[in-house]
Amino acid sequence: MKLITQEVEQFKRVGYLKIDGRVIDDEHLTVLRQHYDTLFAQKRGTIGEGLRNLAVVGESESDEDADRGEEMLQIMEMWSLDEEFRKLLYHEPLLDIAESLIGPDIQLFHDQALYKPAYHGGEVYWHQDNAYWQCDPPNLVSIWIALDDADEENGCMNVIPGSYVEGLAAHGRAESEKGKLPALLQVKPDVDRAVSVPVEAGCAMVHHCMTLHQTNPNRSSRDRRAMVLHYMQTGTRSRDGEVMKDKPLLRGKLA
Ligand SMILES: O=C(O)CCC(=O)C(=O)O
Repeated sequence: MKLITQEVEQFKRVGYLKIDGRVIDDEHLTVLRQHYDTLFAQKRGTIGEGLRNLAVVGESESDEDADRGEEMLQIMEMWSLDEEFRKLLYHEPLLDIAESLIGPDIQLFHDQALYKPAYHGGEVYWHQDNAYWQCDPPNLVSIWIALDDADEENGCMNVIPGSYVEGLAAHGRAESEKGKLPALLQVKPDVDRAVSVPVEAGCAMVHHCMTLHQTNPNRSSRDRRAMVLHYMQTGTRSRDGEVMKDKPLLRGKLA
C-alpha cells in the first residue's frame, strides 16, 4: 500500500493525509475490536496502572471515581499486552505507508489505544505530538486507525493544514478545575484553518509529529475506538539525546 507521488506531495504540503482505501479488512477489524474491548474491560478501574483517562489528569488521575462523566481513555504499548496488537506493528499496508513517508528503516516509537466512549467521550486539546516527545529529527509520523466510523459527532481528528512547517508552538501544562491538563497549547491555534478528517472503520489517516491537531468530545450514541501507531526512522534520538536503539525494529535495519 505504498503511497503514490501525489499523496506524498500532499502530505509534505499539509502535514497529514487521509489514506485512500481500507488498511484493515472486516475480519481483521472484528478481531482487533474484540481484543481492544477485552483490554479496556480488564483495565477498568485501574486508572494510573497502564490505563489513563486523559480527560482527568494530575492529582485526580489516580482516583478511580474521578469524573466518570468525561472519559478519554488511553492504553499505551498495546503491542506489549496483546499478540494481535503486536502483529499489527508488522501489518504490511501500515508499514508501506510509513515507508513512503520516512524511508525504509522504521522503528516503532510507541502505540496507543484511544477510546472515546459514546455520550461522554472527553476532548483532546490542540497540540503537536513532538512538543511532548521532543524527538530528533522531528519527522515521526502517526497512523491513526479508526476501529469505528469516526466523524465530527464522535470525535474524529481535526488538524491545521500546513501547521507542521510553522515550527513548534509553546506548550505547557495548565490547571483546570479537574486537575492538570496533559496537553495545552499556550498560544491560540488558528482554528479558522482547521479541517476535520472523518475516517471510516478500517481506514486511517496519517499525520506529521509537528501537525497541530485535536479531537472533540464524543456526545454521540456511538463509541469512537481508535488505535494509533507512531513511527520513527531508525537513528532517531529521544529528548535525552540518546539514539533509541531499543524500540522495536519494524522494517529495514538499525542505523
Ligand atoms: O484520538 C484522539 O482523540 C487523539 C489522537 C492524537 O492526539 C494523536 O494521535 O496524536
